[in-house]
Amino acid sequence: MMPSVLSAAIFFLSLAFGLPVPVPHERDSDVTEQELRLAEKYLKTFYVASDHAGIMTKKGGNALASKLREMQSFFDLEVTGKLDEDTLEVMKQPRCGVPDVGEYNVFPRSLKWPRFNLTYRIENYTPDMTHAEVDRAIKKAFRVWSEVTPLNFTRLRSGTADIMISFGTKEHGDFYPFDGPNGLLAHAFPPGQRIGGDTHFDDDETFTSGSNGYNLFIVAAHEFGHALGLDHSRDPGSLMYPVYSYTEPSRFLLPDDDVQGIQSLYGPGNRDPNPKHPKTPEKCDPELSLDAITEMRGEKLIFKDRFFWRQHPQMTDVELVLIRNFWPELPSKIDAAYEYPEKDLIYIFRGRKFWALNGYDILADYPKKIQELGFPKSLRTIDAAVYNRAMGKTLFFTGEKYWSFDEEKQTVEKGYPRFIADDFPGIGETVDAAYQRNGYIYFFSGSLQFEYSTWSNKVIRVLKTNSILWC
Ligand SMILES: [Ca+2]
Ligand SMILES: [Ca+2]
Ligand SMILES: [Ca+2]
Ligand SMILES: [Zn+2]
Ligand SMILES: [Zn+2]
Repeated sequence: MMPSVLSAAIFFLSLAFGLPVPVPHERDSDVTEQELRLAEKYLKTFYVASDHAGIMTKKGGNALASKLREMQSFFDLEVTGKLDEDTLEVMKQPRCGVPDVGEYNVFPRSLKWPRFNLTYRIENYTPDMTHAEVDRAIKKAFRVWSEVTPLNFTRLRSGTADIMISFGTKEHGDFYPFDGPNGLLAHAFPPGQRIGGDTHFDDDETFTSGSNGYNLFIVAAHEFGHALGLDHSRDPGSLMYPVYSYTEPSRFLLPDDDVQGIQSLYGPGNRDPNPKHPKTPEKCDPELSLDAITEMRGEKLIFKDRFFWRQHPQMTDVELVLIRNFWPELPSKIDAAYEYPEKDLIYIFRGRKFWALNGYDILADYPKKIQELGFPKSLRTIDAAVYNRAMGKTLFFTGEKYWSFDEEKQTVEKGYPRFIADDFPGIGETVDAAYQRNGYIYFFSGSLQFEYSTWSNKVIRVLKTNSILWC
C-alpha cells in the first residue's frame, strides 16, 4: 500500500513543476510556488485516490484538476478545478489528518465496533495542559458520543485499551507523520484490532481547555467520531467537518448531522440528556425564514442561525459558512445587519449590542450599545436594518415600528418611530430581514419576501423567502 501512495506523491510533485496547473483563472497568476506546493500536499494527503493506478494512467493535468474538483465539491466551493483564492483559503485552515475521500485504502477499516462497551487509555500527556485538564477533556469528548448511543467508555490506566490515546510529533510510529505547528492537528484510526480506534494528537500544537491554540475537547470529540467509525461530513455545521472550528466546550451541542451519523452505526441510547441537536439550515426548505441580510463588498450575506450563505454576484451557487469561522468574536446568531458602503463597514446587531466590521476585522471599541445610536433604553432588539443609499438613511425595524437614522449626522430622525404597516403597506406587521436594490426594498417575513417599490410605495411582487437562494 505505501509504495503506491508514495508514487502518487511523486507524480503530483512532478506534475506541479513539470506542467502548469491547468487553469485559465485570473487568480492563478497570484498563486505562489509555496501555495502550489501546499495544494499538492493537501490533495495528496486528503484526496487519496481510491485507485492510484487509475490516476497514474491519466494524462497531463487532469489528475490534479480532478482531485481539486473533488476537494472543491467536498467543501461546497465553486467547482472550477483551479487553484483559486477561496480554495487556497480552505487549504490553509487547520484540520484533521484523516482523508476526506478514499480513506479506505489508507486506513483499512471495519465499519464499527462489534460491542457497546469500549475501553480507552491515555498513554501520555501534552505539556500544554495539566493531567487533570487532559483527563477531563478526553472524558467529556467521549461523553459527546455516549450520550446519543448505547456506547459506554471505560478508562484503563494500564494494558491495552480499544482506543489508545497519545500525543506525538512528526513521525510517531504509524507512518502517518504529523507536520509541526498547525496544518494537521490529530488523526484517529477507524474501529478494528490493534491500531484500530487509536487516536493521536500532534503535540507540536498548543492544546488548551479554552479558546487559545486548539481546544483539546473539540479536537478529541471529532477524532473519537473517527475512532467509532464516522467519516468526514460535508456539513459545515457538523463536528465531523474536517476543518477545526472552536466552540466553547460548556456550550457545545452535538449537531444533528453527527447524531444521525453515529446512530446509523450504533442506534440511539436510552436517554439523551441534551436532546437539542442543532440542525444546519437547508437553503431550499420551503419554510425557510431568515435572520438578517446584508451586502458586503458586492457579495450578499444571508444569515440564518449559526451560519450565513455567501452569494457572489456572478455565481449561481451559494456557500454556507459558520459565522464564527469569519468573525469568532460575534455571537452565534444575529438579529440584523446592514452595509454602509461609504465607510466600507457592515454593522451587525444582536440584542442591545452592535458591532462594526471592516472585512474580517471588528473595529476597536465594539460592541457598542444600540442606545448610543439614539434608540430608547427600552428597545431590546433590532429585527432588521437596511441602508438607503439615495437618501443616506438607514431604516431600523423592530416589532411593528421602524426608525429612520441619518448616517451623516449619526442621529435618529425626528418623528420616529412610525408604524411599519402605515408606511410600507402590504408587507405585514413585522420584518425579519431586509435589503435594498435598484430602488426596491426586499422585506422578508417568515417564508415570504415582498419586493417593495420605494417610488410607487407598494408591493410589486410576493416571493418565497428561499428564492433568494435560487430555490
Ligand atoms: Ca486499538
Ligand atoms: Ca500540525
Ligand atoms: Ca432579524
Ligand atoms: Zn477528521
Ligand atoms: Zn498517528
